[in-house]
Amino acid sequence: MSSINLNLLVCGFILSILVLVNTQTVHRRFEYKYSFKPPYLAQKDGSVPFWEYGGNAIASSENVRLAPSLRSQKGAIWAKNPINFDWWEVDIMFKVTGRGRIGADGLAFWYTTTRGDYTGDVFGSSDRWNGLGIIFDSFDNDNKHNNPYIMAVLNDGTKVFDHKSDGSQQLLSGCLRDFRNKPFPTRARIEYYMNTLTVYFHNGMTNNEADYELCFRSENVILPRGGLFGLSAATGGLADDHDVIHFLTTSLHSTQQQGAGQQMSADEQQRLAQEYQEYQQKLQQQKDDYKKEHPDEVRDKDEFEDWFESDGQREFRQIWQGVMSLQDTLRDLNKKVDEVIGKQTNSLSLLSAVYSHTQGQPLQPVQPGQQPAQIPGLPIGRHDWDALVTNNQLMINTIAELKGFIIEVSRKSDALIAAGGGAAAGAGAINPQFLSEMRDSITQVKQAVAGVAQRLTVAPQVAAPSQLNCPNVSCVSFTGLLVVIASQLTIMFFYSLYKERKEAQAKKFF
Ligand SMILES: [Ca+2]
Ligand SMILES: [Ca+2]
Repeated sequence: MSSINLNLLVCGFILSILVLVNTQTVHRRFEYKYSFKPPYLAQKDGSVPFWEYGGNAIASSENVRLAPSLRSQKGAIWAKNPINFDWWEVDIMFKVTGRGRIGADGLAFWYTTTRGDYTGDVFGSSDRWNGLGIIFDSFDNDNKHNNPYIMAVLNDGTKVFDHKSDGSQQLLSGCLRDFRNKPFPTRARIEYYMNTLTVYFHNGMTNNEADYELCFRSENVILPRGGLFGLSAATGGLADDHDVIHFLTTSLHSTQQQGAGQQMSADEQQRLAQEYQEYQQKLQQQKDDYKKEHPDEVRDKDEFEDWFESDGQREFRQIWQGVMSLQDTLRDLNKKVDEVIGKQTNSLSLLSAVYSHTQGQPLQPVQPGQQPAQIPGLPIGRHDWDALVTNNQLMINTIAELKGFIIEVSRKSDALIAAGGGAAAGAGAINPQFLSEMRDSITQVKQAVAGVAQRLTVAPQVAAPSQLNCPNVSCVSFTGLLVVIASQLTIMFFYSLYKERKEAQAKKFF
């Protein structure tokens, strides 16, 4: 009775979770005003729409280089406007590359109440920030061999970041991931929804969109509302290029929020749509102008840049393609193995069910909330069964072959005895005692072989697959069989020797 109550309780709980999940479906909206991406990331005059950058940062049409691979560089890019939504997801595609085995210092994502200083002390931004910093720390200051490291650090505007310990005493959470010098751009997806902060990381070993893995998830994270997004980077004695390829912001809305928002902003939506349209037209106009003004440059860039590759690039590309195809093959193999295991399990359970059925136990459907009826273990597995049947078949075939061979040998020895008898009658010069001895021994062998053949005809029926036990009939041993065949061959050899001698003597007489 209590188990039924428990079941009801569990069902009710699951149902309520399902209802909760259904009612709180996340609505997503791309926020172009808090995003940048190529092509035409920066405009002709070097500005990035809705963003401003400074320090040593340089924006091009393809990326934003926050800090170049020179000593002691600092740079940052900040959104011009604070966000007007509570929950969000930011996808950052970046490359940290350098010729050194070790690089420095790293790159940081910011969500703070105020814009950082371009000459700040923390990865190209200000210390004592108010909000969240996700830091991609390349250099191992505390020499604990735990860098490059990705970490979230919360600050209320009072704490000073401890570079000496790589922030290890201040971080909220983090994960050890190498993000330097990867074949494809690395990515971080930072999600802040319902006070839960989740960071996923894409290690840049493939260009597959789906290859994100969880870095960490942290609950009850309270961030100030209406903050600013920013990115910054810095180099030190060692230096990497810190390039950001895109920054894509998506606002996240629960269903309830969405309903309220729709009622509120029909006008605003129209205004935003118009604004976006104008922006697109402006961008297109600028693209066309640029092409008109620099026809050669455009063609050079678009047509010829991708045609050539250095030896190193080619070698790398070839190795990479090889590795990728290997990975594909491995994935396929993995899938196949999974399928095979699945099928194996299915047939085994089917077999077990059939077995228990044949043992007189009715097949019982599994009742919800009850343990499935224990199926008695089979004395043999499916593997053993298959092997047994195959072996059995092999044995039958071999025995049939042996039987044929023995019958043939027996037939030949018959013929030999007959021939030997005829020859002996015409050859008075040969010792008759030798001849009769040989005839006796051949007759003995023939009898033995006939006996063996008779026994073997019984064996195949006994070894039928329906009977799994070994045949009770005592079969001739393999060694015995060999001895018989060997003696047969010896006798044949002696006989042919004798016949040759006899013919040679007959030639002398004529
Ligand atoms: Ca560090
Ligand atoms: Ca460290």
